[in-house]
Amino acid sequence: MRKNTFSKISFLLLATVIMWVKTYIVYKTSFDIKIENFTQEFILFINPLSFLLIIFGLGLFMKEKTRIRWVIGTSVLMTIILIANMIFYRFYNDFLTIPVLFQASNMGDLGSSITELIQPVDLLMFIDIAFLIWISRKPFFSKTAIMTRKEKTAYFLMAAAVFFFNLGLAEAERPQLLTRSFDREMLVKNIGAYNFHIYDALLQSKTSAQRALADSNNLVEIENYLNANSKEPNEALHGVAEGRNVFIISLESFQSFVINNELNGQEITPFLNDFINESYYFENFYHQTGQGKTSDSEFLLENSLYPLGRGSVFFTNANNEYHATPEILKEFGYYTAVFHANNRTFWNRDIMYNTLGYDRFFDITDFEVNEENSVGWGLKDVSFFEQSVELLKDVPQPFYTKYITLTNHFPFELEEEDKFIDEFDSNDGVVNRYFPTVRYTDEAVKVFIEKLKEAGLYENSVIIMYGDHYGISENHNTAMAQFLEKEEITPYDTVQLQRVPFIVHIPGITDQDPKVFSEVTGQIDLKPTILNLLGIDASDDIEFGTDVFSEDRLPFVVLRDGSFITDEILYTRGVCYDVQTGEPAEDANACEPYMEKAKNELDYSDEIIYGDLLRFFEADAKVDSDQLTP
Ligand code: GP9
Ligand code: MN
Repeated sequence: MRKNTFSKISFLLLATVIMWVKTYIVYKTSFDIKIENFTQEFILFINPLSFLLIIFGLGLFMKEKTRIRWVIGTSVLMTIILIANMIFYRFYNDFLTIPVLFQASNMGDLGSSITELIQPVDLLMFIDIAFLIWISRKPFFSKTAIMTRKEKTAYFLMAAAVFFFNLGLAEAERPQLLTRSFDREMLVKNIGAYNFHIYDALLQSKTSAQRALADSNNLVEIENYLNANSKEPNEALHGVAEGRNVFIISLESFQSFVINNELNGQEITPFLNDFINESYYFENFYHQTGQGKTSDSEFLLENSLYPLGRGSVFFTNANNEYHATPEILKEFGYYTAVFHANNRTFWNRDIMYNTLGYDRFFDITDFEVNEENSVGWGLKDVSFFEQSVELLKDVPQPFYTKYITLTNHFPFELEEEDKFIDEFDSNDGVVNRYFPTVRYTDEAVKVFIEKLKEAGLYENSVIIMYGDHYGISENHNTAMAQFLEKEEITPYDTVQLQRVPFIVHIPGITDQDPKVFSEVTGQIDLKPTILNLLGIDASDDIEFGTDVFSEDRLPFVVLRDGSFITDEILYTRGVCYDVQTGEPAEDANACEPYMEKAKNELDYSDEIIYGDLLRFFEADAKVDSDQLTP
C-alpha cells in the first residue's frame, strides 16, 4: 500500500524535493542569513518543506496531465519568486514584500542599477525545470493515478505536522517571532521564504483594514505615550535661525565612515571635513530608513514619524493626513520647494509632496539634462546644484528648500574626468567605485555653498545636511572589512555602519563655535530640531523625535529593523552588545529595559500611519515672534 501510494505521487515528490534543495541552496548562496547554532541551521533547512508539500500537494486533486502541468507550473512560479528575491536582495539586502511590488513604477527608472543586479548565472535556476519536463515524459513518472481520500488526508496531515513542527521550533528559538514583523531576516530564517510571503500577504490585508476600523480613541494611547516621553527642546538655540532661509541637503548613500577618513592618503570628503569645522556635527547620527530608502528618509525628516516596516510609505499612504514641516512652515510665511532632477513620479513624490504641503517640486523637467552633464542615474550633482541656485533666484523668501543629490547612487558610476580620487582596490567593484562618487558629491556640495555665497543667499541661511541611508549593503562586507582594516564585519559593525553624517551649519553662529556631538541621534529628530532653530514651537505635535540639542534627551535610537542603540548598549539580531567595545554585553539583560520601548516606538508610529490617525488630530504650532505671525 505504502509503496503504491508513493509511486502514485513520485513525480510530485521529486519536484518537491528538487525545489526544497534548490531553495536551501538559494538561502545559502544568495542571502546572508546569520546562523548561530545547529538548531537554526536545521530550521533553515526544513523551513521550505511544509509550504512546498502543500502547494505541490494541491496537484493531488487533479488528474494525470493536469497534475504534471500543475507541478511544473508551480516549480516555475516558485523559481521566479526566488529569483525576484535574489535580485532584490543584491541591492536591498532584504526580501520582497507586497507594497514593494506596487512600487514597480520605480523599476523603469532604475536603469543601470538593474542590469548591474541581474547576473547570467541566474539562468541556472531553470535547469531543474528543464529536467522535470524531460523526466515527466518517462513512463514511470507520467503514469500518475488518483489517490484515495484516505491517502490524501494522510498526505495533508503530514504536511501540517511538518508546518507545526517548524513553527514550534522557530518560536522556541525566537520568541515573539510573528509580532516583530519588521525583522524580515528572522522571519525568512525561521518560517521560510514561502511562508514569509504568505504571512506578508496576511499583514497586507490586516493593514488595509486598519484605516477603516480606526477612530480617534486609537490616538489617545499614543498621545499619552508621547507626552510621557517628550523632552523640552534646547532653550538657548530656540529661534537662533528665525526667519532665515532653510537649505536641507540630502546626501545620497552617504555613510559616516567616509568623513575624516582617507583613501591612499587622500581625504575622501575634504570639503565636508572643513565644513564640519564651522558647524555642529553629529558623529553618532543614524539613518532609520526601511524599504523606501530615500523616500523614507524624507518621510522621517518632514514628519518625525518612522517609515513603515514594509514598503515605502510614500507609496502606501500618500493620501494620509500629516502635519509635515513644509505645511507648518507655510503657516509662518515660508515658501517651500524641493529640488531633485528625477522623474516626479519616482517614489510617488508628485503625490506625496503635495500631501506634505510643498509649494513647488523642481523635477527633471526644470533642469537642463543632457549627455554631457549626466551619469548613472541622471544629472550630475555639480550641475544639479549650479542649476538649482539659478532656479532659486525666483523663489520667494523666506524659503524652506530641500535638495536631493543623486550621483553617489548605486552602482556608483562616474566618468574619469570627475574622479578626484582613485577607486579603492579590492575584488568588489561596487565598494571600489563608492569612494570617487562620494568624493564627487563632496565637491558638488562645495560648489553649492560657493554659489550660494555668490548669490548672496548664504549669510541669512541655515544649512542642514544628512546622509539618506547606507550606500554599501551587507553584500559587500568582505571589501568593507578590507577597507576598515577589520577581520570581519560583525552585526554590531553593520549597525555602526548605519551612521550617516548630520551637519547643522548656521552662518555667524556655528562657525564661531563649532562642535562635534557624540550623542546618539537619528533622522527622526530632524523635524523638532529644525523647528526649534527656527523658533517654532511644535511641542504639541505628534512626533517621535526630540530636538538633538535638547538638554535632557534620552540617549536612544531605534532603527527600522528593530535594532536599537543607547549610550551604553547596542541591540541587533537578538544580541545585546556593549556599545563601547563592540563585544556582547557582560550583563546579558542590559538591553532588556529598552526592548519594549523600541517595539512601542515602531508599532505606535505604524499604527498612526496605517490608521491615518492624524486626521483626528488638531495641531497648532506656535511661534513666539511677531515677525513671523501668519
Ligand atoms: C531617486 C533617488 C534615489 O529619485 O532619490 O532613490 P533611492 O534608490 O536611493 O531610494
Ligand atoms: Mn537614496
